[in-house]
Amino acid sequence: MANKNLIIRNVRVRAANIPLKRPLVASVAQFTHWVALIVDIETEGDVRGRGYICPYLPQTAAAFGRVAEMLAEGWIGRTVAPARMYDEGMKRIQTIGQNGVGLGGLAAMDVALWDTFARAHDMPLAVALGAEVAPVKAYNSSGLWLQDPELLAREAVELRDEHGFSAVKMRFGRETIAEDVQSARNVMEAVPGTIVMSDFNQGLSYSEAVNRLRALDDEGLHWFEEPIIYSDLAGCARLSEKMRTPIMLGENFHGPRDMHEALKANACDMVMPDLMRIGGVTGWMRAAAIAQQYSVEVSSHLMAEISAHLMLATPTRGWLEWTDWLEPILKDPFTVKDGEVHVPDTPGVGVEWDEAALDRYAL
Ligand code: SMN
Ligand code: MG
Repeated sequence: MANKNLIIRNVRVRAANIPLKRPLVASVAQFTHWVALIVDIETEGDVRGRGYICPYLPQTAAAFGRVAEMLAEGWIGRTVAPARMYDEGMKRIQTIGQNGVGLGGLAAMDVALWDTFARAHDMPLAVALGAEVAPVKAYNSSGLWLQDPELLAREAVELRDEHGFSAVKMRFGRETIAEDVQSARNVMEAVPGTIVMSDFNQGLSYSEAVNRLRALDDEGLHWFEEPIIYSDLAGCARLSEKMRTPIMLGENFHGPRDMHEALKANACDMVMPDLMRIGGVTGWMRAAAIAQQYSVEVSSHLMAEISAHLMLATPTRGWLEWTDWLEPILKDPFTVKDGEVHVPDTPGVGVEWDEAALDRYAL
């Protein structure tokens, strides 16, 4: 049965470099702007699919875009079949590696394909994935970087009160352990009763991590994220054994297989895949099925608008990571109320671009 709304006529790929309200200062990198790679699919019918991923570095966004274009060139005139096209795309990127730029470019196409698919069937993405539209519990991750510990208390209150959040995330990796401990206390005291996640951004060696995590283990933090390089699965497993606070990994899993390897190795207690690196919607759903078999909670990493739909379809759903970084290019930013993100009850993901903003921030 031919549905013109599913036949791909044209694909447009572009990038935007969006200024951040609060600059990011992590132990591994600093950002004043946030990059989005935007994919628009035009069909032979009325449907226009939208997708985005966040490829981090403005200098390499074009490389991700080129992979997306290469895949799109082969799919003009084809009927949208996202899961099937993911498998084809994986074969296409085999020679450059089924990870990194290759998988990120495929993820960008995959998200736009799923958006087109859901719109063509007049369903929100979550519904097209077999779930229902509902509010998604989220933590505010838009701040609490490696600032002076004194400034953190005020920012923690701001972040909590922005949309009535019940959870926020702070970053660790200051010069001394004492400064990190003081930072944790400043935040916890400023927002009592609020859940506080923590992230080390892979900044520590194994032995540094043992000392620092021990010093922080009694502070009541909800998780310790990426204390050491994520690919040292044995080291992460030893930390998870030693600490009471759960170890979180996931934003650096490149495809579902990486998640499976980490879970097999007991490297973490919780996972939080990144929509781009896990392989878009298709990669996410396959990863979520693996996490379920290990009874491990799945939270998300960035790209909140799309991830919110995926969380609704994730059997062991944890926390959605919320940031407002994409809002400047969105026509209708999602509603966030009482710490929950409200997925719009409209076809697809529910994002349309503010074209003037995309022009202004074009990369
Ligand atoms: C993070 C680090 C750098 C850029 C964006 C996000 C962080 C997170 O690891 O988990 O939010
Ligand atoms: Mg992180």
